[in-house]
Amino acid sequence: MIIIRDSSHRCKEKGKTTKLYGNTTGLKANEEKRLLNLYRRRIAPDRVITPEFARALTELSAEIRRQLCVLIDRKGTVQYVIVGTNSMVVIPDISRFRMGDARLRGLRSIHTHLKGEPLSRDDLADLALLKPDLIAALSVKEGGLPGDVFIAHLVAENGAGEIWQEQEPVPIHRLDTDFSQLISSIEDEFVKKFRARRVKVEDGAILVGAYFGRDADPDDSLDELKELCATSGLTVLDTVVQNRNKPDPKWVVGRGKLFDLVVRAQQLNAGILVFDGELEPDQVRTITDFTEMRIIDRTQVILDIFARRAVSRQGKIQVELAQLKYLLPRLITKNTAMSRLTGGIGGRGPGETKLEINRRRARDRIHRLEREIKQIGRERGQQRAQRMKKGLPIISIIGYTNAGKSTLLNTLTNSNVDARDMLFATLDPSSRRLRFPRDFEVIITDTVGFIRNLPRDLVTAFSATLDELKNADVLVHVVDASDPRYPARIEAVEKILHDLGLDEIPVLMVFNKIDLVSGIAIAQMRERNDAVFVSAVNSSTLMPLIDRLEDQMLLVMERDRLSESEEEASETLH
Ligand SMILES: Nc1nc2c(ncn2[C@@H]2O[C@H](COP(=O)(O)OP(=O)(O)OP(=O)(O)O)[C@@H](O)[C@H]2O)c(=O)[nH]1
Ligand SMILES: [Mg+2]
Repeated sequence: MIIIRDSSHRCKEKGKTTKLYGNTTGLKANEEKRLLNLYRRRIAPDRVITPEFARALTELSAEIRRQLCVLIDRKGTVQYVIVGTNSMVVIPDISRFRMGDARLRGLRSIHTHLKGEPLSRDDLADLALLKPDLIAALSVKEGGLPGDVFIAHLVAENGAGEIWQEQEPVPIHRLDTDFSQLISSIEDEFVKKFRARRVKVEDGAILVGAYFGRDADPDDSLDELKELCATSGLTVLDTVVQNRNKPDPKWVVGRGKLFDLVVRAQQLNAGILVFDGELEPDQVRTITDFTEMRIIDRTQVILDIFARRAVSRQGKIQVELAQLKYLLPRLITKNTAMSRLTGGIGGRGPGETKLEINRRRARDRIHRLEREIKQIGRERGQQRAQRMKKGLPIISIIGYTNAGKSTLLNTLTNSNVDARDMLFATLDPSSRRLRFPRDFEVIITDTVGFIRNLPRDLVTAFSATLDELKNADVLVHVVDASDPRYPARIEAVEKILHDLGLDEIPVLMVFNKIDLVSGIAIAQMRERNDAVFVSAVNSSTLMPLIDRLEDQMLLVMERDRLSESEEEASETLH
């Protein structure tokens, strides 16, 4: 069997609408009628299937030379009759049968195999992906009689670490499995395992790193994604890395790998796959439809963290704008992905009309937010102009998130900006005055931290905040020296500075957190980098930094004075 959404054939019978699903073309009227009659059958709740029902299936299947599949609910009612080809059956969308976290689908799948073959890999894939109560393949013997039954069902986890169990095939008349007992014992096991984990399936995530060609440092990248996920409240249950020559445009990691991921997710009870990097809207849809899991990417995790952190009006507006811009193209597709992105796991997507409305609303809101941000930009521009009028030079502290920027601002200016051991503690810029020993003042500002591959929508949305940096006379680039990943992080920050058009501004490198680094390591770093070494939590280490900054600021002020007097001179000449 294989799962693809499929069109179906409708038939009316005695006022009750029943449908034949699947490959119904070319069926004779009397065959259709007999197939539809299958809907009338009932099976006792403790039987998987009765020999009589099995025989009805195999006879019909032999006659039409196609596989036949019935999906039966726990009451023993036939819910779906599906006609296949001679080698496979396509299961329609059965999502109206919902399952809880520790529950099976409540439907069992019985289908015929014309050549008496055992359960195929696709059959087992259906088992993992659709979570039916069980799956049975019924061999069709010569003359349409039923032969052996092959049964498999999910288990919480067997000794071999597999999530399903196959039973020994038996002839249909010897099949004595007590169905209701089997299901309740499986579900009990699931509940037990589920309780033991105590991670809600909505929060349990598997991280997926797919790296292509010579992509640098997958470990670093995945470690960072782990931190990001922890910050946004997800529980990381496992990480899976795949190296490929080039991305699979449709499935990202390939269909086979995705299937393995679903199996792993079921073993660990994870409801979310987090992809390192940014997924295309189409990819999100395909993967969501295939896995029935919540699919998120790195960008979304970062946006989520920003959304949690935003407190000021400006911060909130900027984050909302970034989120909407990210979601808008993903609203276009008609599928379940949207509700999974925005709501809880398993919620079905809104219908197309509703999506249209949502899209229009999202666009309207984006325009409104953009107007507000422009206004904020203007206000801040005025504030900036006032500061400039006072002639105070500006030092801006920048750097990778969690490097210690806010701590440095606090210690330098004796203030109390929020500084915490978490990613993106600071979203809103703060400015303070700083008086130097040689008795002059500057403005020093702290702002949002950078991260590798800062999402484009965030950069655009935060333009009002990031624009402030353009006015800086000096950028103080704070580096967390205690993080072994520091060289890559310096590069990432420099790339963002370049992208923001800030590479003309002089930069003073500050290696921070040296209290956490050995003397030898510091000596090596000194050799390789032109930087000042400090520990922002300890004011007594800051003197060399203050000296360097003071010298640099005096140069800036001298330059300003010169250009002012040049202007004055040229004005007098005119
Ligand atoms: N041991 C040690 N910890 C430090 C030092 N400087 C900062 N920290 C800690 O590092 C963590 C992050 O500091 P912040 O000042 O919030 O970092 P930030 O760069 O402003 O981070 P974001 O605003 O999140 O981008 C906090 O827990 C600080 O206490 C230092 O010199 N030594
Ligand atoms: Mg900060």
